Amino acid sequence: RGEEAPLFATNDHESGLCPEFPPGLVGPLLVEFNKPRSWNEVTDTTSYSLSLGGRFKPPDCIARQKVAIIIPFRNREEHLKHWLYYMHPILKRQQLDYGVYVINQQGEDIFNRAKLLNVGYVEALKDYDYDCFVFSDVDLIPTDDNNLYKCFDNPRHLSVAMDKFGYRLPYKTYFGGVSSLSKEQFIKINGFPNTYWGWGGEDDDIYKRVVYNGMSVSRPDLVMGKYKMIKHERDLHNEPNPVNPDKISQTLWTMGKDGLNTLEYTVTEIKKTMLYTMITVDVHGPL
Ligand code: BGN
Repeated sequence: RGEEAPLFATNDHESGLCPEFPPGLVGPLLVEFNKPRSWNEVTDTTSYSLSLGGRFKPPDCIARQKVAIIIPFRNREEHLKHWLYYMHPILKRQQLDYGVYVINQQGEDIFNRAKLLNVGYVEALKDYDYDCFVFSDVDLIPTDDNNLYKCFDNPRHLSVAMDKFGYRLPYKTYFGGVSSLSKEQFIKINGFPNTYWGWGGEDDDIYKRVVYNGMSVSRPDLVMGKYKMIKHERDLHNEPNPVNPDKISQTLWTMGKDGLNTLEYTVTEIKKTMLYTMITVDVHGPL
């Protein structure tokens, strides 16, 4: 049309939408966990332009997706501080309209990661009309901000090159760590299983749900998909559960009757700070 493109386009001037490739990304990042972070340090360096509950919208364009970041949690405050310290600046540069939801399992019963993720999905939707959900462990930080925390045409596995697995997938169908599903994709697979108590297998079950529902898994390459994991001892009350390996052979038959349609839990506290929304939940222990 003979018009000159502006030199520093911050938005798509027709629609007001943020550009498809956020212009402020910096690429590889220095990430280290050797010194603990104080809440003051994290708040001072990241809370600028956040609003209550750990919410953000890009100031100068309309975000392409509304993303809820869901973090399953219990007794990992040191990790959460690192996560917030590194992730808020990254997510802002990615120009997402996002909110951070920390789903805190109440009590000392056996942990249930996938059920907490289901709770996060349901509770985040009560807050805002999210269309995308990123499910992230609290101890994983991407070391390249080109790895976008958004949704794609297929469910996405983001943490493909973790340091603890030698910067590659431990096996081809690995789906653990960090993943993203649109609202539509999540509903299609009936959410995640509620019945994996303790460590192991729930991510494999989710992978199978995706494939059995006719979708494939989208992934970044091994350069963009690098992650650092905070080293730690195995948590108490999250032992490998010997019944889980057997359960993943049943996913085809169980996925329709174990998931969003059977989710039950009790929220006992909702706490909002400038950095996150923490939802404490009684997941009603194993039967
Ligand atoms: C697998 C676990 C995953 C875990 C990865 C990486 C199981 C099911 C029985 C084989 N799967 O072995 O949950 O994310 O290791 O640690 O335990």
